[in-house]
Amino acid sequence: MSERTLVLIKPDAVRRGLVGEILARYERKGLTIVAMDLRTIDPTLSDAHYAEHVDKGFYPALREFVTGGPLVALVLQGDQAIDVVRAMNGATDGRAAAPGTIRGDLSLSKSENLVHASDSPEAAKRELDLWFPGL
Ligand code: FUP
Repeated sequence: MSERTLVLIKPDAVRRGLVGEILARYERKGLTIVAMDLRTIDPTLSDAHYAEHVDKGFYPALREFVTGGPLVALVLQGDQAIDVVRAMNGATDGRAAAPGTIRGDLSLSKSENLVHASDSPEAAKRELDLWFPGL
């Protein structure tokens, strides 16, 4: 079943010049880019996006990081896109993520881990409405 998922190519990836590499992986997999936008977000959007994390100890550093430079927000579509993209991204901690995944191949960090993707249909709906209202 075709699904849409919200993906962020985070500021560390933009800074490191990895946007093309990461986009190419999604494209080669067969996912369709439905929308894409380079933007620098403010703390309000960060807080809304990471609502489940705002009270955690790591959140102030995460907010600093994610608002600290441009990121690429995109909507990907395809068969089971939510789970497919999560699998392609790999485990949260780049040091533990499996080789072959984006984080496993390109990140050595749990905080600067290059990408975000919605983790369920409910999260995808919420995040798509937040980042691309009216799409
Ligand atoms: P994921 O779904 O894999 O992106 O990971 P989580 O939703 O668990 O965490 C969201 C983001 O918080 C991660 F991408 C990175 C950051 N984070 C930390 O910086 N430290 C932690 O201990 C856990 C998460």
